[in-house]
Amino acid sequence: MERTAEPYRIKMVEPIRKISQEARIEALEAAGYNPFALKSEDVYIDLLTDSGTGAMSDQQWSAMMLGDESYAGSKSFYKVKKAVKDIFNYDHVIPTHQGRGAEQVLFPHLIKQKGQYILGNMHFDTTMAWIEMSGGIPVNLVIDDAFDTQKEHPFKGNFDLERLENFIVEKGPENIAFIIITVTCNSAGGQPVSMENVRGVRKIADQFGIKINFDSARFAENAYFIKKREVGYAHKEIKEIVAEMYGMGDFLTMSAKKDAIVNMGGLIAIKDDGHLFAAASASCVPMEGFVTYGGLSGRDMECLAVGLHEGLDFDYLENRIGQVEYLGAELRKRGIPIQWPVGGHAVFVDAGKFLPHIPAEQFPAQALSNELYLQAGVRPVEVGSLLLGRDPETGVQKKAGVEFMRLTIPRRVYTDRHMDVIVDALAKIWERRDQVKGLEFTYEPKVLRHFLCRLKPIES
Ligand code: PM9
Repeated sequence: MERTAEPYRIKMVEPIRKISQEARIEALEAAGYNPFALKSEDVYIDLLTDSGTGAMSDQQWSAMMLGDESYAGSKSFYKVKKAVKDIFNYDHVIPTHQGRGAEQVLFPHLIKQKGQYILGNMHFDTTMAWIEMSGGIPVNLVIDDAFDTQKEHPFKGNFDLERLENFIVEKGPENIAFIIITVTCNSAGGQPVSMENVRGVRKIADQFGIKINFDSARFAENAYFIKKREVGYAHKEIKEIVAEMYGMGDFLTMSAKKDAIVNMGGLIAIKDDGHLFAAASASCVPMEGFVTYGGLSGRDMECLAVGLHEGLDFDYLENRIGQVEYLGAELRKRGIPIQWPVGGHAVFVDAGKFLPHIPAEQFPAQALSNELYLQAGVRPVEVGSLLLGRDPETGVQKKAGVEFMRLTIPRRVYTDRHMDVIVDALAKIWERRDQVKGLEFTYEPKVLRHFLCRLKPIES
């Protein structure tokens, strides 16, 4: 097979360094065994997130100079609005400072009374938090295959349509606030949702008069998977696929820090509901700022308008997702259990299978993340029971479907040589995996505890 390379040249670099193992031991202890508390300069390869960590292009950096910093009516806002109309065909646009800004502005207008359900394939953690803080109850209805990391399935982000319909019938459509389709489905392993599944969700939603929101952080990566894996889409442009997908939605919330390749930004877009737009606009002003900037500078909006289009480029997506696949395939060759097939933005290591001697309540994926930092200065993130937290009613620790350690790959930042370093480090830990210890809390915040908690290894 003919080998291909990155469809760009690297024009500017940021030096990184690996501090000594003694220094890493000290840094991790000082961080309370929570990689979120590490200083980034003590990290060699940072795989905490693909959010706001991408490298912007020359086009984006130069667009920045065009930024119109007007408080109201900025021309930069109208460029974002035009890009949204062009790509998603939604009429109403509100910029926000990031994805959770969009959620906090929009969701309270969609949840009519406390205790309504918000049905998703699998809600992201901040999304879940905003649903709960807006009085709603988040429900995950992803297919069971999403939790079988070894099972081959092209669209593990799909809704279980039968469960979706049954849930609505059982609870009554009046008790469902709206549906969220997260593309790609981050919490299930960056797994895509098929067009057929979106169609199925739309059909059920129409049957009961329920609206659909797309959680759109990785909309272009999802479209790439549809092109590659779904019958009938191989010859379609990514942009056409996105248009078809979003034609079936009513509104979108977006963290633009992912597929739109900006370091800061988010969006609300509403297809044609002027009333909802008016209500969300009224909330935006006190929360995020005036409706034509929503917490962003004109410079940010210029980069966003360019990035929304750049993220759709097929060669870029093929290379970016190809790098994630490369990392996954190399780990698999060494027997390391990962979510398979790999998702769009990250390789999700099945830490429950990697460290079967550590129970969920001792957070195996967090323990493995810490070990990888100690081994090679690589910082992953836990997406398992630590992130999931406790049942708000009973206080009982919830158990994740899979204890994932996420190796999140920033866009256009690292080379395949960096991937090789990660592979070698994890392979070394794999050989001595029975020596890795579980963790317990020394400090546990109530909400979104994984960001700020402190832990210590359990000495046996
Ligand atoms: N996702 C991620 O790393 C960043 C925060 S956690 C380190 O995966 C979805 C599907 C997301 C997401 C953030 C948000 C919130 C909403 N939906 O971070 O507020 O993956 O821009 O977006 C992170 P913001």
